Amino acid sequence: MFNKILIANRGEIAVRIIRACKELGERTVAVFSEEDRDALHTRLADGALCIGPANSADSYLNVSSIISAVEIADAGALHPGYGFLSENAAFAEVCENSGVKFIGPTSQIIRLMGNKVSAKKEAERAGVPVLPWSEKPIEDEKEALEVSKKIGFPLIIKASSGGGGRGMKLVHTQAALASSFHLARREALSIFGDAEVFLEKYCIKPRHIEIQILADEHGNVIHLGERECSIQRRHQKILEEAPSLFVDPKLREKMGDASVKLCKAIGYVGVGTIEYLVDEDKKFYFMEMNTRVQVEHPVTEEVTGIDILKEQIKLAAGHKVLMKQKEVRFKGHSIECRINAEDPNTYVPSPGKITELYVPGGPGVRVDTAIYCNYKVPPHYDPMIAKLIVYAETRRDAIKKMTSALEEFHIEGIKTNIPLHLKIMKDHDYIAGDVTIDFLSRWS
Ligand code: MV4
Repeated sequence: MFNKILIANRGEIAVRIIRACKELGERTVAVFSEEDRDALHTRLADGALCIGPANSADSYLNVSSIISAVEIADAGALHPGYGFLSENAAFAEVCENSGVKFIGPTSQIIRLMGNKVSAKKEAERAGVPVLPWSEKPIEDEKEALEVSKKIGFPLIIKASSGGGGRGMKLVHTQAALASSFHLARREALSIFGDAEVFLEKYCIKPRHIEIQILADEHGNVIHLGERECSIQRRHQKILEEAPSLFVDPKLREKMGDASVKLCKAIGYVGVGTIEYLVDEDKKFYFMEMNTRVQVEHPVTEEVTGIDILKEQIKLAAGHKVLMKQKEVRFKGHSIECRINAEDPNTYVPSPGKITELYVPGGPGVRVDTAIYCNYKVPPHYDPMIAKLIVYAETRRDAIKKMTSALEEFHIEGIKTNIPLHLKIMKDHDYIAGDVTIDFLSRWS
């Protein structure tokens, strides 16, 4: 399809992409930092090019190094994975102008959905439910006060250029509004280089549930159901599952239809995820759209039998979506635990050399990772070193399988959060499916 695909990423997702390319008969070229010379992605690709020193800013985020690598390798396409440059509209635009296919939507769509105000406007225009909000960026205190009278308290101030939870301010009273508004603008400017903020009604004790989408350039869009992602800490997801215990077939259809409608309305092409907040009354509200493949895509693969990475590459090559909505079948239950190199009590990263490694296996056990025995986990990148994914007929069985797989997983030399996952698997609220976004904060 593309002759050769350059993988502009590292770690487990680079390995996952290389495997999908091999199955599709595509040649691969990895890029690596000086720190990643012995990394698994560097070894598994058909070729590999060094793009700079260990720190991401000079390698995996270095646009000119990566474009040079594309030219040297003569790659027809580039897969950005997640993180790094995957949702950088300027980078996607450079790819478009360099004649290399960026595996993802157009730079214009990345920009549209990357801005939270324009994304919400598109959602509203498509008839997708949104929480009451200011309907435009808020420029001054007076405007903030007027809007607050309409939407009420508590409300939340969000950065237009934000996302992933950074630069948000929860406001409980009118007295606190002005100072929170100025603080939010200052923070937005320093984090994102853009002071623009908007106001939104605060949703109390919600669940974070997202819908996976596949869309082709011929106007066909299907959804692959939901993922339950409420268990997170400081906006970092820790554990995800599919399906969500909270989502019944009717809600699944409503959320799926809304997501498909939004993708059709904006002319979205590729794989994507629509994130929702779902309240106790099972009302759902558009939160953001992710225009990349996500860390937690495997749980959807397990319950649908669809290889999302392979489909993503085929969609980028102009292929049609592989099936009709009514042909999508959901079967069984899948859970993913993100295994991080970190202290399980303090969450402080724990890089270093893996001196002993035993990886669990057996039916229904999948480990997406780039670690191996004697590998040195570098301190420069994300602490996630593996994803342990299980599949079973029922959620009860999936929890049992995850428990025994976590007990089998043996990593020496560094600390991991495996003990935290074992604690979650035994938690009565978790077992009952009683999980909202504050689940882990009950423990600290
Ligand atoms: C909210 C919210 C409650 N009400 N918006 C956090 C990530 C960012 N995408 C938006 N976030 C939230 N927006 C309203 N109107 C609560 C959160 C939120 C959250 C959402 C999903 C998963 C975890 C979260 C943790 C804290 C806050």
